[in-house]
Amino acid sequence: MGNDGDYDWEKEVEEFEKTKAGVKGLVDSGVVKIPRFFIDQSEKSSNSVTQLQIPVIDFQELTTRRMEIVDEIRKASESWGFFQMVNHGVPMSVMDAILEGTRKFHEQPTESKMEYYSTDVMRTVKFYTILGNLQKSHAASWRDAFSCTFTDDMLNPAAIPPVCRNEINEYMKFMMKLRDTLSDLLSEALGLNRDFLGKMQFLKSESLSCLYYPACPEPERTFGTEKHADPTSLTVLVQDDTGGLQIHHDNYWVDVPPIKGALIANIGSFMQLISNDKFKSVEHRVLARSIGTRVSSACFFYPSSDQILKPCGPLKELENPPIYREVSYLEFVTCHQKKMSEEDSVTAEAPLSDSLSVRQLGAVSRRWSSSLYRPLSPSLPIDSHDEEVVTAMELLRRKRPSSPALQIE
Ligand SMILES: O=C(O)CCC(=O)C(=O)O
Repeated sequence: MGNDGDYDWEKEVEEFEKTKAGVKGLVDSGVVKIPRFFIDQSEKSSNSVTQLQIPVIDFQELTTRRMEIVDEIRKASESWGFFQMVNHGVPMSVMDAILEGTRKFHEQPTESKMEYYSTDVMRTVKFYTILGNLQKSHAASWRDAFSCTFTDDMLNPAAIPPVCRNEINEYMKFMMKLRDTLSDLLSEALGLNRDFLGKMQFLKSESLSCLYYPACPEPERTFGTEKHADPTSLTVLVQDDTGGLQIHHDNYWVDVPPIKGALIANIGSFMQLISNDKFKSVEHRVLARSIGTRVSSACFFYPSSDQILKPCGPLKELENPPIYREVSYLEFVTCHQKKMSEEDSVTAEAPLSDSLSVRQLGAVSRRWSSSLYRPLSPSLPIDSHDEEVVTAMELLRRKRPSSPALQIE
């Protein structure tokens, strides 16, 4: 397995992993050709446009301008699934500090990062380039990540390395505050009571990914982050001034330009499901570049540990007939998993039951929260003979026109 002429894919991945130095380690060693497992074979679409602009929403005077802001959020979430926020209450110093903390973590000597290096999706605090088993059909992304998972808003601070501990803890305090504001505003934008999403605890856990994209010697052959949509309720991102993030909108790849002081909000696919397609979760990607290092930090919000086992479909409070079937968040996330190991796999053939142990639950949820950078078009292992690649959202639709083998109702 794995030999293509004199090329051994597995060996190359294994050798890379053994260095525990990530993409930055490759660059520091002076590579001029990227390893093949980073090469994206798909046609790089050239239909990028810069004229289109994703909405920028000003949160200034939220109390007096609330209706106007709710309306802007509703429109942006319905048509773009992305918007930038300014005057959102997170101080510039805290945003600068998290980017600096991200940089400090990744730029410390490899020996200091190594103890956190892990492809094990189970670890709550980890440094990685590839998580779990990389699929041959998918290219690795040209970036390193350091991630911390806060289940129900909590993570033991001592688990975070001192080099970026204060920066992460301080940033997360503001992320949770902003989450409360956004949760209220999104509830109102859906026409629900202000406290609806908050009471449901749909955004109560977080995973913070501190991302480092070194310059790439062959940027046209790979991506900083492969295209994907987030299986979250909501993602909030801070990016430096390098650029490279693009979203798929109306068949174009549209740049998300850096705006000093702005944070980016991104509707996740779980929000699309509970909102019955009212709000859209869109694909996005990051281009690799030949010069400059991009740094960003993405905070992924998803339901509380209590909530993730409860079946949940499009909210009954929203009037339209439900497009999606009921699914627990855990099952939903499982639909987004490309591949899971036998021991804690939960598939649509073996739906969740009360007998799922807490250990399994923790394992699967941690596995997900660490696996956000896999492309979102995995085929759920419903029928291993079916080669069709469908998105998780398609699988969960109540009425699917064809492919009876893939129906799960
Ligand atoms: O902007 C970035 O650096 C990547 C973030 C990302 O892919 C995400 O928010 O899911």
